[in-house]
Amino acid sequence: MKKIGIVAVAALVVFVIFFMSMRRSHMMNGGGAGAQQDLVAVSADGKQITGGSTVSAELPKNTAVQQSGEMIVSLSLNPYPPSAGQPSQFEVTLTDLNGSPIDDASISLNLTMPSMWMPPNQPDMQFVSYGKYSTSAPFTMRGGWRIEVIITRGGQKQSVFFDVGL
Ligand SMILES: [Cu+2]
Repeated sequence: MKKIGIVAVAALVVFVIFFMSMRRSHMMNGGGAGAQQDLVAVSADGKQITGGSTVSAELPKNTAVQQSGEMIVSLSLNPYPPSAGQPSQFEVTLTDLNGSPIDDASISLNLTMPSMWMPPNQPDMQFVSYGKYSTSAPFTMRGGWRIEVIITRGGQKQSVFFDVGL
């Protein structure tokens, strides 16, 4: 009986060490208070949208893509991962389903945190060239953020959503 007890304690110790090292490596990846979460495309209710057939190419970490109607909407953040309180550069690229740039949209962002009320943070984007739109705005605190990209084109408004945690 004593032997079983020692084995159980040893197993527990191994488990605790393993758990703590997992936690530690997670925090060293920039986690901690707001556990860093990759930039991902989500639906309006925050469910992750996985690549799908149209958007299967491998993307850099700072970029996420999704289809919205007849458009492909790509969002890139620089620097990545973003840091709280520092200006982040947002770049949206709009193309049609054939990959041709869409230059005649007007785009604004709505930066919110799903877990709490935050003061409005809704920058307008400026058209740059070849389907690219850009703006700069800060994530004002650490934690999970939802980026709503509001696209107005030909009198029609549509939104796509991305989540990121910092
Ligand atoms: Cu907040």
